[in-house]
Amino acid sequence: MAHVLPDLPYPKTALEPHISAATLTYHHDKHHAAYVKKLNELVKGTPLEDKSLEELIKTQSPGMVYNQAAQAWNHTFYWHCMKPDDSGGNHTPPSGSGIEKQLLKDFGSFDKFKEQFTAVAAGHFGSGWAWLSLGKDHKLIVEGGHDAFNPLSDGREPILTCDVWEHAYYVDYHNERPKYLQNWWNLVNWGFADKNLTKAMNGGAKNE
Ligand code: MN3
Repeated sequence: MAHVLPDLPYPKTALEPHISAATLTYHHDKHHAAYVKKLNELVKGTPLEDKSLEELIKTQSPGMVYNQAAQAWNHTFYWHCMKPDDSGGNHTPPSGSGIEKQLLKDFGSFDKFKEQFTAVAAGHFGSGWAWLSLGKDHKLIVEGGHDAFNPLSDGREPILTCDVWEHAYYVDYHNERPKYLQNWWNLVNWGFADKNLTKAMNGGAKNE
């Protein structure tokens, strides 16, 4: 079964004014699509043809197959990590939610978590991702990942991610990654992060 490019979970204009329809058009229809297409070409007719993206990420060493599979997975996850900015200015996790409690427990406060995540995302050199992930010890950590890196490779469960490849923000913010990050916080889908945390605590996040 060939891998399929999933539709965006919202219209292309849904993340405006923070992320434009033009960015989503390029990012989803061109970049994300290319990773899926390339992966299908690489695995066709090989023993990897029927492996899921998760299986490929967990079993392949960094290389062409890993990179395309992880980029395909990461982008689908990233789309779900965002939602329209319709919460009336409140961009923190819902009070009393599992994700709020766990962030308080592991970082001391939401602001400290946000500061750490932003620092990792802003300071990441070159292309990559900023991740909030859950370790086997059931502690949340913030980590940067180069290129296509996905925490599943190291046995951690992804909870939230921000794409810091230049193609994620160049159309809207040019070289100003910090400005993209500042606005990205207005789009975070805390319901999705909360769901991922619950699943991770019970044995594993699924990208759906
Ligand atoms: Mn990208």
